[in-house]
Amino acid sequence: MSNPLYDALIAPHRGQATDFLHLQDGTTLTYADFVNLSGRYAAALHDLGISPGDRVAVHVQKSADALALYAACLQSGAVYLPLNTAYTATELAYFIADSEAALFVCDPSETEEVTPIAEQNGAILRTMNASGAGTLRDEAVKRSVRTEVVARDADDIAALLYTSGTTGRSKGAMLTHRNLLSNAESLVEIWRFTDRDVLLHALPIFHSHGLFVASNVTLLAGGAMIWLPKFDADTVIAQLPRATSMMGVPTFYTRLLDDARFDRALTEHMRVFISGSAPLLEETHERFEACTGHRILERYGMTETSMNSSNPYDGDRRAGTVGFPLPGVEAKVCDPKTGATLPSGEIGVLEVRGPNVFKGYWKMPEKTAEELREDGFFITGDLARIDADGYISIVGRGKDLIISGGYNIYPKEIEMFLDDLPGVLESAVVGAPHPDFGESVVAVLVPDGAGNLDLEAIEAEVKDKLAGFKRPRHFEIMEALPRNTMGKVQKNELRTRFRDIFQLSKV
Ligand code: MCA
Ligand code: AMP
Repeated sequence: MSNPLYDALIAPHRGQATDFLHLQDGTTLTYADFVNLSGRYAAALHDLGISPGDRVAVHVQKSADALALYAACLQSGAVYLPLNTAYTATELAYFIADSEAALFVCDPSETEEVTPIAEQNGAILRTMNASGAGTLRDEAVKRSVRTEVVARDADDIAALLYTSGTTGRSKGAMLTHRNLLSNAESLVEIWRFTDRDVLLHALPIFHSHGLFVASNVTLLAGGAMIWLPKFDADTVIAQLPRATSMMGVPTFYTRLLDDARFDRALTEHMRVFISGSAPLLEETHERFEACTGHRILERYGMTETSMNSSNPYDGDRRAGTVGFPLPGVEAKVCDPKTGATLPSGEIGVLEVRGPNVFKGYWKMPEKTAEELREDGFFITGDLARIDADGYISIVGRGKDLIISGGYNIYPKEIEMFLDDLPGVLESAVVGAPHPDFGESVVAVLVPDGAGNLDLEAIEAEVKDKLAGFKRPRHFEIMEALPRNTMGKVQKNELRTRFRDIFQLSKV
């Protein structure tokens, strides 16, 4: 009986006295501590009646317990469903209903707000706070460590991660044991992670980057992590001397570069700095090398595929490129209309195939068929070029998407929300370059002519209903949206018009 992810990531550490998580309160959890904690959570899940394949939706702050709950879900054969902590109750209602979650673990502060959501969907509700305490831990610590591991096939779903869509409706990407394990194995190999690594972990763990790339890689290699609740430049700078490696989104690196304490002496001992989730500007790459002597290792991935490509560990880490396909991953650039493979050097839509490519979208066979070809190639929607040396560059996006500080924002979702507000006839949402977040959100509103468009009320409604990172940082009222002869909104024209809106001041 096997369980691919549990057997590779967790089981080998049973009883191991080596360090795993260095916590912010100064304590350290050994691997043995962690496996025991997750075994208790597995016992609690079992007693709550969680069956293999059940979705466990988790909307909690980052803590050692939250990671132990992920391990417990693997052990129990449950499907782990992490949710961005910034989501509002309105947003959560969709995910809990769509996933038909059996268990919903939330922050104690939101119990009142989410109880109706859990009740309407027949989900059991338990709590976990920023230090892991809550009703779920209360139940877990009373139980003895469960050692039984539920058998899973490589094709069974281990996690369901929601990713917004260009249609405005979030889609749950079904990630299997094979997807996640093959990716972790490739990354450990190509990035040379070992049990001597201490990864500085300041990423959130509700996305692929912090959970699968950073945590799965460390678990597989048997290394340790400095487990920070969030990115904060002061703490990162204070902790760097203990680390060997760091992963982050470009905003982490630009913030560090803006700090005079971040210099060659502080980073000399580091083995590697890895960046992804959003484009790393060539300028940041050059500044980083000038400041520290390190060349950032940039890689590229998606929720649906985990990591697809990476610059080489040895060899030329080329700024502006995302390197070569990972072992076992095929990448090709295709004509967006015909799907035909384009010659080297031409720009088209990037398609990828390999053991990393997800199983499909949860309960959305049509969406799956649109993006995942029968021959196994996944249409990423990213515009790319592959040069004569095989380096991939992401040169743009075929999909209407804004990436702010590493978080994806789909304009369609915000437009649908704004269009429904009083006084708004229609809206258009575009991204504009932002000095801190890379890109940020501009919303153009067209009044409906009744004279009741109240910008303050609109901003308040956005704040109440949408996660903070999606909030437009600039609103503009226009009499009409620019359209072409076919009636299509000319977003490029809006992007050009608002290109400098965030550049003068930090918003
Ligand atoms: C927080 N805020 C943001 C963002 N984050 N606004 C725009 N974009 C953001 N990314 C807003 C909050 O809503 C709040 O607004 C205010 O900023 C302060 O919140 P705080 O949490 O203190 O923000 P921060 O500490 O400045 O956070 C910025 C951050 C964080 C550290 C860059 O966003 C972050 O950790 N990003 C990493 C995202 C990530 O892991 N992405 C991986 C996705 P208000 O004041 O109005 O309330 S996985 C992926 O993309 C693929 C698979 C891949 O390739 O990795
Ligand atoms: P997500 O849907 O959160 O998984 O985000 C995936 C998207 O992030 C990709 O389709 C790309 O558009 C973008 N992305 C991730 N890594 C990089 C990178 N290194 N360079 C450019 N874009 C990236």
